[in-house]
Amino acid sequence: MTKHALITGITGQDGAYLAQLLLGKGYTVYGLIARRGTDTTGRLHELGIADQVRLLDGDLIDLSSMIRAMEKSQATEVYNLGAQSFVATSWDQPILTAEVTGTSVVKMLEAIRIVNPKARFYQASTSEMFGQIQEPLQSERTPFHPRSPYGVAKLYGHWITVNYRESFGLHASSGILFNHESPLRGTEFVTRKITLALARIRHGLQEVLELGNLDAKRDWGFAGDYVRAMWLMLQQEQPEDYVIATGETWTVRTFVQKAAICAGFDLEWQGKDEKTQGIDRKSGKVVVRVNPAFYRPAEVDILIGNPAKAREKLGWEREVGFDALVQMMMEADLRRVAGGLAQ
Ligand code: NDP
Ligand code: GDR
Repeated sequence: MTKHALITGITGQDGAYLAQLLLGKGYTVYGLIARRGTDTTGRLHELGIADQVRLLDGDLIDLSSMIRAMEKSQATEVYNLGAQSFVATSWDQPILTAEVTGTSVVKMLEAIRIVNPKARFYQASTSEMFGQIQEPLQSERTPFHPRSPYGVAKLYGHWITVNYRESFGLHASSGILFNHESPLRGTEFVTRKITLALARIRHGLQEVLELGNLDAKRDWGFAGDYVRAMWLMLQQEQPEDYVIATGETWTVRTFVQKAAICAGFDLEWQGKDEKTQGIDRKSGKVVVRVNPAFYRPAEVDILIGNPAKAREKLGWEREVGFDALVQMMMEADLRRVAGGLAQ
């Protein structure tokens, strides 16, 4: 008998990597897929697994489709990765974000209670819940103070997961994951925006890369390492919450600087705040420019997580370091742009 897993958000970055991991372990993998005007299975195709996953129509705001997905998949492990996950959009669409990212979590938990209360549940919680930092290194015990409608919605998802574990004895765990990136990262997120733009500039398809706050600091890891932690959480006898992070933090500016070197630029920074420019010493051209339009109404200045519990209890370690991550993403976008696959 193979194990059956259901992944919401299977077309996203993490959903695709997790599906690949579970298929490799012999699981039958089902994914909830929302109806869109265009095909959203690009990442599954890029990993060569589109034909191996079983896609079920459904939307995170529609309880009935989640119940049907539980029935059809006969899943014993449910990974709830679906969300409106872009922080900046959550100020423009706060109510959609509350519903898709927040209250949908209780619907998935209800679908589990109705169809199979023994199924194990993973909730994709986030370091954005910490927001305004109150401790230098964030752990499972750090108080929360979200700084965006996205963070607030995720906090609801986090606590309802804890509550269903405590109220109904569900095997429900919440992974508080810090930023994790990859060549499959959405192009609106800063790391991928940087690598794609630099590749396009290198190939003469774009003039300049415009960014917001270059001084924000993030604890960036590789998505492939982080989906392994999700799976490990559901293999534990006891459901619990875990911080998954690298324990290092880097500025957006440093990410740009390192990616630029991989792309063959040598950046010199001039100006301050909204007047900042990154100029290529070799060509004298402005490659990076700050545009305050990308500043956020409330910023999370710095995140740095403590993965000690995950290391001890799950035996989890990251395999890809920061420099290797930047290089992997930059090389992937240079290849894509050179091959006409990303315009
Ligand atoms: P993505 O934005 O890449 O993927 C989000 C997924 O959710 C997509 O498959 C999307 O489908 C799906 N989705 C959105 N709205 C709906 C809806 N109404 N009904 C059904 N599906 C929907 O996110 P990531 O893969 O990066 O992240 C996975 C999860 O982990 C998210 O919940 C995110 O908030 C959380 N997280 C991510 C971190 C990170 O650094 N990546 C860190 C911490 C938490 P479609 O393709 O159709 O849009
Ligand atoms: P984040 O990721 O908000 O941390 O959420 P994002 O890459 O969007 O921003 C990281 C930091 O970079 C700064 N920044 C910019 N960001 C974007 N997107 N575009 C820009 O031009 C830009 N310039 C500077 C931001 O201000 C911010 O400080 C991600 C998502 O995956 C969430 O779903 C997840 O929960 C958290 O990571 C952990």
